[in-house]
Amino acid sequence: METTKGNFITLSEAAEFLKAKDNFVILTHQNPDGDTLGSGFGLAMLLDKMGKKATVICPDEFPEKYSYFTSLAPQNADFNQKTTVVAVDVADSKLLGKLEAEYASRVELCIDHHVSNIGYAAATYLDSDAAANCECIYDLAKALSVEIDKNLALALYTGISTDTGCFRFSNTTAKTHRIGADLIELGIDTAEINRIMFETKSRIRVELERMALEAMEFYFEDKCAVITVTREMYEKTGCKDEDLEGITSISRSIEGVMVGVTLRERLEGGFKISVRTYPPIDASEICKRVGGGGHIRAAGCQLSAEFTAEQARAEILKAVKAVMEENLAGTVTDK
Ligand SMILES: [Mn+2]
Repeated sequence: METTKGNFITLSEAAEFLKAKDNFVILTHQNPDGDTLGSGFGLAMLLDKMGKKATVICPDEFPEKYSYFTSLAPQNADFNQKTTVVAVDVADSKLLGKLEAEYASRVELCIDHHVSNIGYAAATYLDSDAAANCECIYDLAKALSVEIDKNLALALYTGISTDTGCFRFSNTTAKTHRIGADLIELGIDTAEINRIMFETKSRIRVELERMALEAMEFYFEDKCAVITVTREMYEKTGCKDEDLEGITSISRSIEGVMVGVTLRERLEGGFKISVRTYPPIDASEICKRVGGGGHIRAAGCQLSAEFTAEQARAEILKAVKAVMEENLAGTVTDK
C-alpha cells in the first residue's frame, strides 16, 4: 500500500496492512495507561492468532496493576528481520518518550482515537468517536475475522474501562457499552478488573493525595481547581509517577469546578500537566495553547525544566482563562 505522511486510512485498509506484514513492533505511549497497554497487548494477541510475530515496546515501566498484560501475548518479534512498527493510542511522536529518537520516523501504522493526532505515521487509522483505542482494536479483530478469546477480551475491556472511567465519562457511547457487553460474554471477571483499576489505592498514594489536597488552589470564581504534585511530595511519600494514575479526576470532582488542572513535577525536571473539563470547556484547546493536545474533555501538555512551579501554573492558567472566556462567551475574573 502506498502511504504518505499524514495519510489517514480506513478500518479495512488498516486490516489489509496488518494482513500483509508478518513481523511487528508495537509501541505504546509514555506513562502508559490501561488503554495504550490494552491496545498494544491486544493487538499483539490478535496478530499472534493470525500466525504473525509481535513484541510490545513501552517507553516507561508500567504500573504494577497492569503487570498481567505481559503474560497474555507471546513477545516474539524477530529483530534480525525487518520489523513493521505500529503505534497504538499515540497521538504525537513526542509521546513515544524515550523511544522517539529511534522510532518516530519509522512508524508505518498508527492506530489511534485522539482527535488531536498529528499524522506523524506513514498511515494512520483514526476513530475519534471511539472512547478508547481498544474499541479500534476490537473493530480490527472483527474486520479481520479473528476470534476474540477470554485473554484478548480482558486486555480490551481493561482499556475501555480505564479510558471511560468505568463507562462513566462523556466519551462513553452506546457502541462502547455494546463492545463491553460482548467482551463480558466471553467470561471475564469485570468486577475484579474494575476493583483493581478503580477502587484500590496504595497507602503511599493516599498519603500523597492528602498532601496534594491540602495544597489545592482555586481560580476564576472557583470554576478552576489546581492540584500541584511536587517533587517534595514524591520524596516524602515514596510515590512514583506511575502511582498517580487517575489523580486528575480529583480536582474536577468538586462541585462547581469546570476545569480541573493537575501539575505533576517530573523527577527529571519540568511539569506534566493534565486538564479535565466539563462542557462547554474544551480541554484540548487549553492544552494546545501550551504545546499539548488530547480530547475535548481530557487533555495534557508538558513544560520543560526551565519553568518553576509558579511559572508553569501561570502558563496553564493563562490558557485556561482564555479558553474559558471563549467557551463561556464572557470575561472571567481572576479570583
Ligand atoms: Mn486512549
